[in-house]
Amino acid sequence: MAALGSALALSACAGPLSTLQPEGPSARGAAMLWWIMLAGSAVIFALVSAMLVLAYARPGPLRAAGPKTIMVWGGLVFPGIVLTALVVAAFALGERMLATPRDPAPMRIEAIAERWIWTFRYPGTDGSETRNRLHIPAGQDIDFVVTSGDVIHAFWIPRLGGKIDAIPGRENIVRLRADRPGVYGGVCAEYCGEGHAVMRFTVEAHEEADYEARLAAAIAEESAR
Ligand SMILES: [Cu+2]
Repeated sequence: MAALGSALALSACAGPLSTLQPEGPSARGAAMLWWIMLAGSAVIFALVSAMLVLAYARPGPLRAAGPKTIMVWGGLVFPGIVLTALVVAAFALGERMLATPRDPAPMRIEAIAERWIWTFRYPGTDGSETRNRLHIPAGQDIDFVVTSGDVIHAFWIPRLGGKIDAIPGRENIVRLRADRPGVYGGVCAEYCGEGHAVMRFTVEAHEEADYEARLAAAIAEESAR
């Protein structure tokens, strides 16, 4: 019964937009932090509940500790340690998503958001584009140069990581990687008007060896439209 319950609960965690089914290092870091926070908050909730029960059932030990000790340890020291650890973890994970310069530089793909369409422009293709379908090679870091042609949008591929704002007149860069070939979902993650909900795109991660041929076919198909 319990197994059935958790299977039902977790089945909602799978799918093309699931942050709990990571397929790249950036998303894996965020998912890990989420699981740590879930486990940590469950432990803290259990501790607080136990103290509440104790306060009613056997108030002696708590009274003996005194309100000052409880406030200093329970209200300052303990939350201080927990919040510091979370801030450090969040900074370390956030740092991984940044496109820090390195040699050789990862492939750069431009992602341009406009109400309500995504355009992707690829290096070494004379500015060729695909719309609402992004093609990447699996197994390597890609730097996405994200901008907008009108209002503020946000670029997000939940199973790979991210997200980052698409701001007119500005280029924001996020580094993502798909571990394996596959099809993933992407969305606009910043409300941008009536078409926001349908401003989605599909990410196709190809085998590295097939990538150039697949991309060329996709570009040819796009221009034939
Ligand atoms: Cu939007």
